[in-house]
Amino acid sequence: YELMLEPALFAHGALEGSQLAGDISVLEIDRIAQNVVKSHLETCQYTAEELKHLAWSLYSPEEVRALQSKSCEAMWQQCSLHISNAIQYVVEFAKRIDGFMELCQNDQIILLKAGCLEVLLLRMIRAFNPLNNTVLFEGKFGGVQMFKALGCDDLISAVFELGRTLCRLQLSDEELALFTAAVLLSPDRPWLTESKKVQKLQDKIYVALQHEIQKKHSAEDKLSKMVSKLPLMKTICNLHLDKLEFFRLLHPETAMNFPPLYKEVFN
Ligand code: MHQ
Repeated sequence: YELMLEPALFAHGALEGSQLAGDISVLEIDRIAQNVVKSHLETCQYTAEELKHLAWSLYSPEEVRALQSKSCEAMWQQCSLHISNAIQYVVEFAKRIDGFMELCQNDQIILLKAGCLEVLLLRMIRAFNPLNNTVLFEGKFGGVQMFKALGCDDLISAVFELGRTLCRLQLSDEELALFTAAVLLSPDRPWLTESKKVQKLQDKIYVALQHEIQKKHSAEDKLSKMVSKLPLMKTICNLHLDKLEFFRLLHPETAMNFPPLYKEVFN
């Protein structure tokens, strides 16, 4: 199959990144925070303003019924397309984080493959309304019932539960930006060749995140709450892989036609 991550990463040549070395100063923490937050805002697909307006448009019961009566294959195809689309924004986010493009290409791909669904699940809180338990899907908000045709009720309810749990943390865009960058730059992903380099980048991002949280809360408290959601995210990622594997057995020809990026990331 065609590899998509590699050309995507190098489409515009390596972005300039600064050499990260030496002692970490407040100046450097600020510079890291600014870079990560800017990268997030430039690549988060919807502005906060757009989302605020969209929150009012809910699917009607008839529209929900129409989605529910789609075939399992059609609904999977549709969802994989949206996920693939959202992954492209995550790739762009990664590329803009100082230091990421200085990692070897092998490690860039490993980090993206391992982390992009976790980043998407975190980004989902921006498009999630905990008041009525709905998520943005194709321009309108709807609840779990919307995804009934997928035949993955347990996966979908786990995703929504995570949405509710994460929304309770009331993360700002700055906190979300830094947390998603830290998740992406996880040094413990299997097969990394320069995990020390990744570790150094992640350490600095966590320092910047701690610094950001401290502006309003007790950092230890909020940061540990954020980190405590990571296992649930991992569980959801594995559940998604199981569902995909099962779907592929039942409908190999549909799965073959999933978007190349979706196939590559979850192969
Ligand atoms: C992003 C925008 C975005 C885009 C797509 C894998 C499968 C068969 C089912 C959204 C999962 C179904 C996804 C489309 C469902 C849970 C998926 C389908 C933030 C994330 C978000 C809102 C995705 C959230 C998860 C959705 C709804 O910037």
